[in-house]
Amino acid sequence: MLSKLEKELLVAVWDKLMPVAEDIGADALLRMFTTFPKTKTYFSHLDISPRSDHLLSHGRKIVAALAEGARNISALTTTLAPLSRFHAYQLRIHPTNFKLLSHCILVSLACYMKDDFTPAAHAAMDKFLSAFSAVLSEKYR
Ligand code: ZNH
Repeated sequence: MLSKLEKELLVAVWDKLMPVAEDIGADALLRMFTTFPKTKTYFSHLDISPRSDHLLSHGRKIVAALAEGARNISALTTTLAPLSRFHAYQLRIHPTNFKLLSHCILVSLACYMKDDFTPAAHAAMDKFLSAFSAVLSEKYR
């Protein structure tokens, strides 16, 4: 469970990162593709080379979705319902992949935020990404 303080921290962190959303998102995606190459199979229709337009725009979409989720943290299931259906029914993303991307997002945040990525921020972000991933994968079967 996230405390009130953690929720406020998450909203503040994601809002602060929105101006660099495409950099953070693209870095996380590139890490996922490099470290867990099987994840690339879902993106065979896109150019996912470093700094490509697709990588940057998809990275931005992911960060924007996370920032919106942080603002609606107490209603994640309803807020993310369309995105959850999309990932389960259209994209058919296997749930294990959400853990892989979440891990890479944490690493990207650590690199970018440096000293601001405190143990407390890390813990709050990890809980948030787990909750977000649980909602995105709950419709998969
Ligand atoms: Zn995802 C899409 C978010 C995970 C794969 N995504 C997407 C979008 C968004 C997202 C916002 C857009 C939608 C529309 O368009 O409407 N994701 C997200 C998030 C997460 C995710 C937030 C976590 C955290 N994904 C994921 C994973 C994977 C994926 C893990 C695999 C691996 N997605 C995907 C795809 C797509 C998406 C493939 C589609 C792309 C294109 O463009 O085509």
